[in-house]
Amino acid sequence: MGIIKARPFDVTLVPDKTALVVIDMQRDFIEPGGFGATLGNDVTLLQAIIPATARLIDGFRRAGLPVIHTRECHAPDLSDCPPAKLTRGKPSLRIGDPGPMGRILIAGEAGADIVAALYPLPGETVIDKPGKGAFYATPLGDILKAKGIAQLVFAGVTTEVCVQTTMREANDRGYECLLATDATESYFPDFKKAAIDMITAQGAIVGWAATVDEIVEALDA
Ligand code: TIU
Repeated sequence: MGIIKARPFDVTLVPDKTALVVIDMQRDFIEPGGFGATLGNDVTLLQAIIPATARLIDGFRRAGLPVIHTRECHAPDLSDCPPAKLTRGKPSLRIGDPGPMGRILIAGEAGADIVAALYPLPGETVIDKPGKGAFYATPLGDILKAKGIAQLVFAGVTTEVCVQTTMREANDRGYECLLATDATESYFPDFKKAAIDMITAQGAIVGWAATVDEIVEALDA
């Protein structure tokens, strides 16, 4: 695989040690009537990254490298949802309330599922996570260890919440982390830019950033 001209400096993906983690590309964040919308956000902004994210996923599938999908969601009895998360703010619907895509952010409901255009293939790992980070209270760390993964490419939503949290968790666990800048989005464009700046600052303190084209070119090389 080729060298990627990433920010803040070049990075090389190592064959058989690299996986893609697609964070929370769920209807609840991306379609009207879901969790993202209940928080008062304009969800249409997030829909724009679906084609680039699909190209990135296809690149990993072509290279025969693992694609891991995550979903932020909770058990139907909310036993894994901390009271602080349940009661915070003034959303129009709270986690567990019935909405147009089923109960908000509940595992097994239509809204918690991944958007059709990015749907996991049979055999791909899907991690349900109760937190913003994908390592907290999930088997992700054990799964990556079993696969011998050392480098993670990240896509998904939202950049400064679940993506950045997971990248920080991964960085602290020793993984080299690369963010696909046009396959991630925030409800707040300024926050996306700031998150990418924070991740890549101080000599890649959390990790690297590159475009989908740059990453796919390296995967295909
Ligand atoms: N997946 C994820 O980022 N969860 C959030 O709640 N993000 C918000 O930006 N609200």
